[in-house]
Amino acid sequence: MFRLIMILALLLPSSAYAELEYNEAWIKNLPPPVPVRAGYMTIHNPQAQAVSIVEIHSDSFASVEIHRTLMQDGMMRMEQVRDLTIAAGETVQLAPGGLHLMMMQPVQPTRPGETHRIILEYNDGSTQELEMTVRK
Ligand SMILES: [Cu+2]
Repeated sequence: MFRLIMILALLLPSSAYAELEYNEAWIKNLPPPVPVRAGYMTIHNPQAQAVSIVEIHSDSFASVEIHRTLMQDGMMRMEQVRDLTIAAGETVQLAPGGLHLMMMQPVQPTRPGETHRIILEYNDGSTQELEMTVRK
């Protein structure tokens, strides 16, 4: 049995999981009565294959979704993006007026300067943690 485990360990690639590079990950602060926060960041995929973000969790929020902002009949509208795919070598910007994280129902009022951890789940089942800073 031990020998079999050793062989399996050797067969696994040293880096079995997708990892994306996150920069400038921040949350726009809003006063407590507002039930959502928007999160922004730059995401780069250094991998040789596309990676999709399929789920996001945070202990600080009831739920976290990816949204895109659309103009429809002269009205700004938001739509959920079920999975965000970042092509090999591509950089995607989540910024005001475009793609963003919609972070629902903060567990506690947010304050500028504090950080909140989110956990991103990828299409290969792997996860990655990210710290986001609250800004004014
Ligand atoms: Cu939104």
